[in-house]
Amino acid sequence: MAKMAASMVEGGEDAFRKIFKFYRRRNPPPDLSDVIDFSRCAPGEQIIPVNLAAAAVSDVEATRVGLQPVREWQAFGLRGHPGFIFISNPFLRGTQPFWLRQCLKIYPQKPNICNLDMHMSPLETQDIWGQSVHSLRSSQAGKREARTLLERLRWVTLGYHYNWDTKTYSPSSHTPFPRDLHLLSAHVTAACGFPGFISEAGILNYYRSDSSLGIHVDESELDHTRPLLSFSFGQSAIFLLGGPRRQDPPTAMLMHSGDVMVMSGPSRLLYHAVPRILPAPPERLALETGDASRPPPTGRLRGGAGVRGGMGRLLQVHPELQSECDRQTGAGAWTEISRNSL
Ligand SMILES: O=C(O)CCC(=O)C(=O)O
Ligand SMILES: [Mn+2]
Repeated sequence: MAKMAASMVEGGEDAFRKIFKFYRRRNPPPDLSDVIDFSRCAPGEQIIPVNLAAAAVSDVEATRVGLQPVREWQAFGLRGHPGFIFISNPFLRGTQPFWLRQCLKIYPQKPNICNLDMHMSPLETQDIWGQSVHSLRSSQAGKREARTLLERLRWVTLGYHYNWDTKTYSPSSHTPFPRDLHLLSAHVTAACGFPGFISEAGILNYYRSDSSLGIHVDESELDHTRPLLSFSFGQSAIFLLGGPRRQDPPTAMLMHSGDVMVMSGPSRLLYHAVPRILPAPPERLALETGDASRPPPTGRLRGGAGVRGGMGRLLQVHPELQSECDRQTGAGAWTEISRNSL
């Protein structure tokens, strides 16, 4: 536990809540010196290197979904949290815009379900991107009173659609899981020692610069032996990883665009939260330019083999896309949508 966090909590209280509030605070802004930045750190007492199964994914397979060869990935674990793996941006330069586009433009489309469907007809929510892009292009987006549909998008569910009221998944609410995202997930999990992963459910979280995600455990999935994945694109965020009890003080870490987290084994059911969104450091902007800026050749993607009974929940995170999106999609500047999580 970080020094400051340790000094803030006393035995028996809800240590997670206290630290969550500390990092969410606006005035004065919190001291971030205890927040782990895996993109700048070296293994030490708290951070341990993780060996990946490099042979489980060929370079060609990795490239097809926009990933570097697995042997190039920087993967870390946290002492005391076996099964938690943090992969510091394994994406090839210039491939993140493809995934951002999928999250903003494609995955919100039917048959997937989003928060706007709760009070709008399927016709009205069918093309969220198309209906928003014109307004977003016109400058001063933040000053407009009426927000576009894209700015009001909070979540999209994929595959087995999560029911937020009953906190369950049901076979009666299922649509095909996006093949490209499944393939990306299957390669990441294979490299982490989980061959044959079938992505059955996904939740995309769309964050604004003032958003947070409350303290929770993802326990609705049927098979907790299957890992849970998180992909982040866009702005950065502080992620808190706690223990199995609310009294366990969490570890704070930065998630930057392109970072991937795997929660598996003893870390699959730990408390976690996102108390704060932060501007991306310039070198971690999702929409980085580069000669690899073309999207991966999705037409050549192949579906995963072998069916699993377990329900994996795939979480993907995307932040604020700005110029990257402009470049990829022709949309105008938009500064409020901050981070997406799938
Ligand atoms: O946005 C994230 O990285 C975390 C998302 C998450 O924990 C969830 O949706 O359950
Ligand atoms: Mn979660």
